[in-house]
Amino acid sequence: MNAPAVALTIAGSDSSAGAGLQADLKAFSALGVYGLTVATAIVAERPGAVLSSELVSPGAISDQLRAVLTHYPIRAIKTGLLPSSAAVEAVAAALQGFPVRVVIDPVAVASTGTALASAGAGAALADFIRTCGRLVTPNRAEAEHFLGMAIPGPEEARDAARGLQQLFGCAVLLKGGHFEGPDAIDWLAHDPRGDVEKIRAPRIPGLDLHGTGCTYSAAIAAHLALGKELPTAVREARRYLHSAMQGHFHWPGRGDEGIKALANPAES
Ligand code: PXL
Repeated sequence: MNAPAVALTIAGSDSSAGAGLQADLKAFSALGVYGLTVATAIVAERPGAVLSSELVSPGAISDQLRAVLTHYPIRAIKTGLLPSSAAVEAVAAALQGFPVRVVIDPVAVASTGTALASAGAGAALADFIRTCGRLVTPNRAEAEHFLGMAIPGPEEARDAARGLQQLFGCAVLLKGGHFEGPDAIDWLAHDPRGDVEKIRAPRIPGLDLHGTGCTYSAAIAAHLALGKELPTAVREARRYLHSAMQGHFHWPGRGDEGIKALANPAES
């Protein structure tokens, strides 16, 4: 049997498995790629609520990287939640000299609005993007943060993608899911002289999801591991994300009420 293509995710663990390294591993598997994981934080959450987040120590992050980096033929790497500047620096140090540049999802907050990364992590992340980035995949708020200005609509996002490309010196995918409009419009700036490419997908109404950004960047890394060129990898990943969102099941959970019912079975 031929060896499968291998991709690595460096990300947080999400107990609800909709985001984080669980989402990444699902996308890798669905696309036929063998996934490796380095955990950076343990996030206790379910849809709509983050209960707590415990950081994995920088030493444990370094050890996980040391364990896998040279043992497998890793063809693509993505990062998700890097919760502290020390975590970013541990990852940057381990990847120094490693011949694979990284798809960086600059996760700062969960979909609930809960901060997952410290303020200091953002500054360290900008350096990491400059030195190790192949592609950075900000959403609207993350792009506005890096540029220090508002992006009023999807058309202005085109220039913002180009601006970020100049700022970071790597390709930029500015995702349009958080703008208004019937379609979600992403902009891919990957060629300093060429056009910024428009990637359009119909919005799926009524969805309240987390982890779409994780799934998207993981699918891009999977397609890169399979040997696709960057623009093709992004387009195919966007298609995969759309089908994954269409197949999404809403769990009618009971949140804290369910927990109380477990403690008091007579009330359930
Ligand atoms: O979707 C952003 C995200 C990334 N990583 C982890 C998360 C979340 C959102 O909840 O929990 C671990």
